[in-house]
Amino acid sequence: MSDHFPDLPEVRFEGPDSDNPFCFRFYEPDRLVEGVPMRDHLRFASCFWHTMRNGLGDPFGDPVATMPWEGGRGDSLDLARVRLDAFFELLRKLSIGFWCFHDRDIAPEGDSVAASERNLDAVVSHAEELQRSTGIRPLWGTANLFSHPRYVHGAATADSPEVFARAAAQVATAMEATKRLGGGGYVFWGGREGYSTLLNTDLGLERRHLGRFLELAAGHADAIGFEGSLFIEPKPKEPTIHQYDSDAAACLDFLREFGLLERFDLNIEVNHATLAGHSAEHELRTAALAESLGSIDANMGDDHAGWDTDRFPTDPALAARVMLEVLDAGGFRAGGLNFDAKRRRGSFEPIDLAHAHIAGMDAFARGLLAASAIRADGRLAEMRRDRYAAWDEPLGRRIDAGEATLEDLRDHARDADEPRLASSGQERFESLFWRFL
Ligand code: XUL
Ligand code: CO
Repeated sequence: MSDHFPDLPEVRFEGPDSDNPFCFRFYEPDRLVEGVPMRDHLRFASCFWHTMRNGLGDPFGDPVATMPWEGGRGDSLDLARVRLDAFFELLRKLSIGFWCFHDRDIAPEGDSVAASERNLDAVVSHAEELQRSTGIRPLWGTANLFSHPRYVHGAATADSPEVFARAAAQVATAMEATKRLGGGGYVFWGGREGYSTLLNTDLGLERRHLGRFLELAAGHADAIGFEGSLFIEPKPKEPTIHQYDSDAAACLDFLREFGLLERFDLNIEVNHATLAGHSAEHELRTAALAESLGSIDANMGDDHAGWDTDRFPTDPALAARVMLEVLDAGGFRAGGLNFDAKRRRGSFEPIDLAHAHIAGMDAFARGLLAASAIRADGRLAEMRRDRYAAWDEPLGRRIDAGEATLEDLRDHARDADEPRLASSGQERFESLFWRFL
């Protein structure tokens, strides 16, 4: 095993009173919650792009992250393997069972499609070895269809079918790599599938091509026998002003329109929900109601910024709201909690990667415990049910059963007194929620 994090011991549960910075205070992988080990409820994943490839530059400043393993190797296959060694060492020490990657994070692009495929193949072979010795598996894989200059006008929605074909080639290969590594899912995030002005955009044509692209990708999954789930990851803007996969409702509508709803689930990212003007729980509930809650990119935004800050989700209350939705939906099947999160620019030391993941994992462990306690207590659900109790009375039943016409209802309303309303009690609900944290 490599030794790229010499100061990081194997992190274990020590309980809330421990002062050890390298322990879990709440995450106890084997502890049963509602009869299921915490590990299987949470299914933590770390993402290769932020953890290993994000140098923490910003639009105003250069990368600052210290990455000793990079050591002057250029962007070689050799370095790609060393990065994987360092990544798997970190995940093993943190007891993180899953990882997520883009094709181009783990292997450099070559000077032809075939050369890029060979690079990926070589790195995947190395990943297979590391997976064998650690038991870590991909939660999902994906293709980067947004960084290369050829994708400046989008990938599936580009004005050029040659670009569409390049993107198709990348997805086919990335999906095969994900399958080879035993990945449970494959994600489509429409990086540059969107527009900046309708003056130069054929909206109908671009949406149709995105639908075709997803249909072809699903066909490829079937052809190669990829049994994992296919996920769409909504995001309303950034890098384009308007993205086609803008939020959960828009994605569900898009999938329905193109006959793909059965084949795809959603990967809800917390900070993307914020950008869409929604809470994460709104997006999760919307997905769950359509039986499409697939996976979660666990991060959080910043109250003072209007962009995708991708902070580590260190807020237990946020985690509790998220886990309440997950538990109510019956838990994850193929998905899990992927920390699509990066350290702040000032947290540039390698050991900060450990602190960041530990903080996120403990926040979600607390969130899980709180959510489960809320469910066991039952009052919150009961109070919510009570608000709608009148729908169990004759008038409500008739409306719900489709037995009342608009005219019937007019007749009823003419004879009835002014409806008596009750408080919706938001503060009462909020104060009950907070008692579990
Ligand atoms: C971008 C984002 C991506 C996807 C994978 O905002 O979230 O990293 O998760 O392409
Ligand atoms: Co994401």
